[in-house]
Amino acid sequence: MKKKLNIGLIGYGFMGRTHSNAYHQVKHFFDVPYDPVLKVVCGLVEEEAKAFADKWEYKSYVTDWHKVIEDENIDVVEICVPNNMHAEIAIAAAKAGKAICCEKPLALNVSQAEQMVKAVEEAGVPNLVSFNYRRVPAVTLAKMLIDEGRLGKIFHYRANFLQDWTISTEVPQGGMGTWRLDVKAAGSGVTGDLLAHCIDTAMWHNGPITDVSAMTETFVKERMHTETGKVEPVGIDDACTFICHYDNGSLGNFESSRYARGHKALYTFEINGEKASIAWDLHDLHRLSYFDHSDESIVRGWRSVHVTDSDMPYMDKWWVPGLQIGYEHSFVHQAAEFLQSLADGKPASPNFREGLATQYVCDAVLKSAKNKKWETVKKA
Ligand code: SOE
Repeated sequence: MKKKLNIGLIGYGFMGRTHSNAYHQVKHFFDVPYDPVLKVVCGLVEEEAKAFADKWEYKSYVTDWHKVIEDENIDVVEICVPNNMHAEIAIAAAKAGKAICCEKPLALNVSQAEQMVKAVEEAGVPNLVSFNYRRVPAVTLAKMLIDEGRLGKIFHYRANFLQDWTISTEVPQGGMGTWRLDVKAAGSGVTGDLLAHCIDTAMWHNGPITDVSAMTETFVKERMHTETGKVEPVGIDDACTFICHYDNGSLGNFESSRYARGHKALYTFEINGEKASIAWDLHDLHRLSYFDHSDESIVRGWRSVHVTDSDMPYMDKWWVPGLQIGYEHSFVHQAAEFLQSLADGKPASPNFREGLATQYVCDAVLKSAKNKKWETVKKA
């Protein structure tokens, strides 16, 4: 019998579901060292917390997150609430000796992120930031190919994350689902919500970002606030574009917008190296495009690799070659990696310090856009 690991989930929105699903699935598909038990879910509205607990088979529910932290039976705290609540909960969880998995971006701002890193490092508790796209098999495969040196020297790493769900001026700010539009809850707009994913993956693939030059725009300047019922100024960035240098000498350009009509979640990246290039698209997440200049010229071209064979990252745990997996599996892989790291006593990745590195890039991007000049990125 495997040792039971009690999970306390704080927040029952979209992310609460992805994390709950991951802990349900992981032990069936991966040979994980623990048996995760969905012990308690915490949410503000009692009936909703209860309904979530019933649906996802949590043993209990509470409406005050302190109860999750104070419960000595809880081993792991999953933080799936708006960004402005991450720091307080994570710091309390660290002091209580819990392992922590926190949704991205790590915090509302750099100062909170620094305090969170200090808290987990002083307490010596395992910590993970949920940058789930690293765990899409094709994205992990890209990391393997780069680390094997197949691309040679890298010249360019570009990424986009495009959506279109906030174009209507009727979309409110604040509250469940639309807290991402409220600067007090989110900290920033597309920079922290979407580009943070691209930045985390880019630095994982291609190393640290040195400096940035950015522009941001807020297209809809005022929106109804669901909590106050009043029309209030919008403080988030609706769109952001930045260019950067990486420490390895390569160049980057990044774009994110929630005003790209026709795109729901078009996260793409392309990496160009001396010997080969790689491209990936979230809408076709099980494929990796690969161009190898050493191919014989008469058959040289972009290959579309269907990442489903059993020698591809994570794929031996799923179905048979040719049968693909999807978005939710990235969270299952993340849970598998996290549980293994707990058993091995090794740091999980990306940990809070890596989350802070991404927060420093986001912070430099927002400063650069405001000051209209290049900003150097602080090292975590
Ligand atoms: C925003 O719409 C969002 O849900 C992000 O918050 C997620 O991190 C991203 O993966 C998909 O889009």
